[in-house]
Amino acid sequence: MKQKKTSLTQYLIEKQRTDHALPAELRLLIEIVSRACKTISHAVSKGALGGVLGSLGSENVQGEVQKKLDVISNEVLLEANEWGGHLAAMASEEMEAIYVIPNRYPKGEYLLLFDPLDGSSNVDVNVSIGTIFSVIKAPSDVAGREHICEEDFLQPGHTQVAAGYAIYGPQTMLILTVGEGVVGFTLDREMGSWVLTHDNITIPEDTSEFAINASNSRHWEAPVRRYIDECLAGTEGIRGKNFNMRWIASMVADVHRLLIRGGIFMYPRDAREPNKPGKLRLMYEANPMSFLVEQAGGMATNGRERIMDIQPEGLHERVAVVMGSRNEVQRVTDYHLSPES
Ligand code: AHM
Ligand code: MG
Repeated sequence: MKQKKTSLTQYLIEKQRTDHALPAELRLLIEIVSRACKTISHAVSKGALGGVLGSLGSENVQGEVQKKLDVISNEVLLEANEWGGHLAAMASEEMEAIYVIPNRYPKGEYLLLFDPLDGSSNVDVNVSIGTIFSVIKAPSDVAGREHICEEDFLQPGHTQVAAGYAIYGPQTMLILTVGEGVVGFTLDREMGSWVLTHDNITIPEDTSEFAINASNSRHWEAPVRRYIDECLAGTEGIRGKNFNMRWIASMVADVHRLLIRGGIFMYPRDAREPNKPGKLRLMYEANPMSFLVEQAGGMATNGRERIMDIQPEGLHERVAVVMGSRNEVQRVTDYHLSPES
């Protein structure tokens, strides 16, 4: 007999019904985000045929050149989510200020954060990119207030109630956690539906694969240099085994690899811009990915502390990232905390 496929909708409704792990409002919100990701996937896959490649000539709040698809993806997510009635406001890597749900629509208790198109420097060269999202609850006093504000978003990552990403690669996939493990869905393009293909994703504790942009090595701090030097020494060094290196330069793709087969991903603090503690953004990239990695049995720190315990001070704050297979992340963190060990 042909095995029955589970759709994202079925998975979410079952979670809502049987485990009571998922409020109905959150389920609908996740469905809307996943629908927006289908639209983005479609735009991405058209490439040059859709006239969507290349840059716009503008810069975002981070001072980075915006690609056409960055802006398209941002608009798709805003438009899809503003009318559903589940959100109070949204925040995006591509927008300086938060987006408060207009008064013409009903408002809800959730806040949505997203990096609409992560790894967009890879768009024009047809390498995997993705959308990262995170859901938190607005503070409980927000209903009695007239305005929601940026401070309402500044919650540590452990308050997230859902997080995930869509990856636009050889297959389009949606990886999701609602705080009870990690699951993956593959987009069935003919049917237009997300089908559960990866139940209970878990990251092996050990790995011999690391991901880091080695062109920055001269700027690294000593603990990172020590860790990578030991990996590179292979069987002749103290690790006694050979390591493999991968760097896609799309966080979604690099993290996806470690969720599927293990590994360690690092974008550490470095000396290029001493005022910035790293390249990646805490709220749009590091927190949602840390939630997924921890839910899959891995670990995520900034080299010193758990990423999801960091109290954010600004919406667009940056952070150093070390995440993936537990034993390797622990080792890198130990090297930072007790350099002599
Ligand atoms: P983006 O959100 O502007 O695309 O930037 C984040 C990306 C990550 O996906 C990736 O890990 C990193 O930047 C790559 O940086 P680099 O070009 O320094 O290797
Ligand atoms: Mg990004």
